[in-house]
Amino acid sequence: MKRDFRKSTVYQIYPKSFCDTNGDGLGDLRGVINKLDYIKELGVDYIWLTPFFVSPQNDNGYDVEDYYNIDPRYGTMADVEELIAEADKRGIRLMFDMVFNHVSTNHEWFQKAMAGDPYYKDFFFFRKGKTDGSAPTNWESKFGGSAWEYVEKFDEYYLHLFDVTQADLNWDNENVRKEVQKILRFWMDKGVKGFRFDVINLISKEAFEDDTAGDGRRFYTDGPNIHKYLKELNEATFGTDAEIVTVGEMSSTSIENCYQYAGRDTHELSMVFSFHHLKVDFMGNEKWVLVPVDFGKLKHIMFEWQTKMAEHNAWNAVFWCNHDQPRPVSRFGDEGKYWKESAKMLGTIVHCLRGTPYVYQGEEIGMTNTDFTDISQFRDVESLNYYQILQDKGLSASDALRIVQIHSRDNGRTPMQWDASEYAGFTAADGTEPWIGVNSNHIRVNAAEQLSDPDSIFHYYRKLIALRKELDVIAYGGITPLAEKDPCVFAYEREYDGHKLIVACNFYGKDYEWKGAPDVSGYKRVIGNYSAETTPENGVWKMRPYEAAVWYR
Ligand code: TEU
Ligand code: CA
Repeated sequence: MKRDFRKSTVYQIYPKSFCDTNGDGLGDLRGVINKLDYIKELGVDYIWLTPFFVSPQNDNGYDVEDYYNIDPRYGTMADVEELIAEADKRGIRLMFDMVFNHVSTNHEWFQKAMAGDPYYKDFFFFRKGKTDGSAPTNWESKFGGSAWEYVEKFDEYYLHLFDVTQADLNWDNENVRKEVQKILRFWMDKGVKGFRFDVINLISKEAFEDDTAGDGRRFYTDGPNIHKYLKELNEATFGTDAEIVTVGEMSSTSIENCYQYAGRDTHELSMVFSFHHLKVDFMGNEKWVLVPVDFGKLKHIMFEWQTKMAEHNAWNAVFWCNHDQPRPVSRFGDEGKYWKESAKMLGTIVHCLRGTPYVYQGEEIGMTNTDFTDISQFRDVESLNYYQILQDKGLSASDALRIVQIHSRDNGRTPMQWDASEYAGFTAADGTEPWIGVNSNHIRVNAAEQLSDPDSIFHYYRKLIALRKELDVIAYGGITPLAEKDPCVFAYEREYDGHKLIVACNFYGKDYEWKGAPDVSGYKRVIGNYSAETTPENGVWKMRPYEAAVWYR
């Protein structure tokens, strides 16, 4: 059966933190197999699995050493095959995470390059330094420090936009592109029906110049040959199979480029992740600061992407979080009194938008940010680097820690909270301690509890996912923003084939009178996060804290 990705929902799994079946403290592929019925109950169509290929795990698998084999910590090829087959039995397809901007420096290609083999040296960006011996450009690594690493025996530097153990691949070399195609075909032959491409808009680099106005990103983001390379990849691999769905992770991209990346007829990708709406608590591009969420900006960015992508027949992936982001209920909602209401409200906003929604493991049960109080509890290379960088800039250790607590990617990486037992059921209680600490709130926030409570966040997400399948207006409709200037309300209207949907949310934890609310007489409320229904009267809707309602006609 051909899937319609506009009606589909994707569930993202970070296997290391999902479920550990052999008690070594690390989640594994058998853990994913064991939880397929849980995922099936949520009603999703795809599972996006973050990388589990052979890797030194300096960036938790985004540093791939061998794309054809499974890291033994996660399992075996037989486990992967079983997972694909077992998911298929449940009508769920697998989407694999392909990291092709860079490889681990342990990868054979890089090892051969370092041995001096010119064929493989040209797989990477080795460049001479400036005349004074300093790095070829002033570009900064996304994880802090210079993006160039000096190699004494060549008296050259190699480029690494991420960790020093993640060397950037030279896509201008046709042999690199051929190798990438080979890898994709290998996994397509195994029955993989989806791909997520890591930072794929960074693969085309031409101008190696100092950036006097930024960290270098403008020289390698959405680069000159990017569309050419994506069209070529599409034609040579997944484009031959109409059932395959693809999503590109687009770092600091522009909307104009995304019309191309994810256009209906552009033959590049099915859809894109963009991140501008998740920088509304940054200072410009600077993440390592404490700035409150700018709600006006959030709405503006989300509506802009919604309406303009629609105008250009292009498709968004819609989401609040992933393994690189803090937990949405902590970031945009309320971990305390209105935990449940705010988690449901956030789900409502994303799941009724035009695009394909992504649910990140634990989001469906309202998992929160970590409760870590000491830097030794953090694991992420980026967090550890910036904890140091912030102090080098003069911040006190406690101020640096506070910033890391708020923004760390580890907020999204603590173990999935399955039940109230020790280690939250992630690892058997007699197993080794999990690789990263379990949030102590698992006693209250866990899947077991929510499965048996019909009013839980889990069941609300399940209904949202089902609603997209039921109502064509959600999957196919156009979108019109409402209340654009309102300081508290996030609302929009969808329309398709004579049907209308009105989505209205109070983004804050206080009662609010929305003046200018639409007339919903003749509509039916199809979902909402308060059991007692109220509606706008004479253009005013009295909204309760974090109230969300969706009306359909
Ligand atoms: O992330 C790309 C990326 O640039 C960000 O999400 C990054 O984590 C953030 O900007 C830092 O502040 C992808 C993967 O999702 C991430 O886990 C990997 O670490 C990264 O690529 C490198 O492969
Ligand atoms: Ca394990």
